Amino acid sequence: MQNPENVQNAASVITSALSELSGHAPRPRVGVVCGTGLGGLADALTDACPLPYSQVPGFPQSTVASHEGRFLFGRIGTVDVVLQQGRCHLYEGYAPEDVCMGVRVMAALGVEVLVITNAAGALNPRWDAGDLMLITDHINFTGRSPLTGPNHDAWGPRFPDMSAPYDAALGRIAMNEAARLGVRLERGVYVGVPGPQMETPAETRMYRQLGADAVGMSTVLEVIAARHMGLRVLGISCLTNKNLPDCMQEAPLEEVIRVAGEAGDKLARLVAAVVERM
Ligand code: 6GU
Repeated sequence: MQNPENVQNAASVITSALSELSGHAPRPRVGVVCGTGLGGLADALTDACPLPYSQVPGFPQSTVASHEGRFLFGRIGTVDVVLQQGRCHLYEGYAPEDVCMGVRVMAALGVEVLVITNAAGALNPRWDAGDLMLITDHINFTGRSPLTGPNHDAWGPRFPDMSAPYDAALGRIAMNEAARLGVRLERGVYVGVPGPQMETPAETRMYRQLGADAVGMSTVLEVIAARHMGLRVLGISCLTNKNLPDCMQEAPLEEVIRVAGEAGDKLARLVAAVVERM
């Protein structure tokens, strides 16, 4: 069971380990969760210092081969950041609180802004594989919540507000920076599903009719935990494949990873530019 004490303990271990490695305690202001294929942001970091999840007590390891398992501390421009390279998912068998431990540990380390990225299928018929989408809102279709069980008042309120989960000001900065960089950035609603199976045509039609523009297997629980703790959130999806009910195409993992890797370069430049403006 996760609670403020063991999250604080994980943060303390990280702080000690990093102080030993780099000579000073980390004080990240921005935390970035790197989704599938989006680890390229690591190249934008100066003074990068890695810390494997295996060195953090109680920290869940991702079982997905395409996900690395480490924190990476460093700076983007003048801003101290921490990257979470690799996350764990419900479909691996992890509990919602495990899925959210990274976000909670980053908050305990002092992070105030969460940048969350993912690979997702495009439900909006106007979009193409390789496009990026600013997440303006989400639908939690996982049937789960990281806030089930006793509330930890030290983290946040029992019934956290969800009327504006994605920070409008950060979204505006992202749109401006995308325009400046010549990167196409769509805006839309992300529906988070448990997976691991992809959608049937009928499910794809349903999610579209429910108002979603993209579908994926992460992010929503982490954003709930982040908002509970009062973090400001910027979310960006990398649309790795078209997911249209009347012309379904297979989206094999290799294809998802390949497109995410290609578009990941755009996304890395965009996130770096946005963080420098924070
Ligand atoms: Cl088409 N569906 C889901 N659930 N997750 C994805 C995806 C599709 N493409 C990338 N991730």
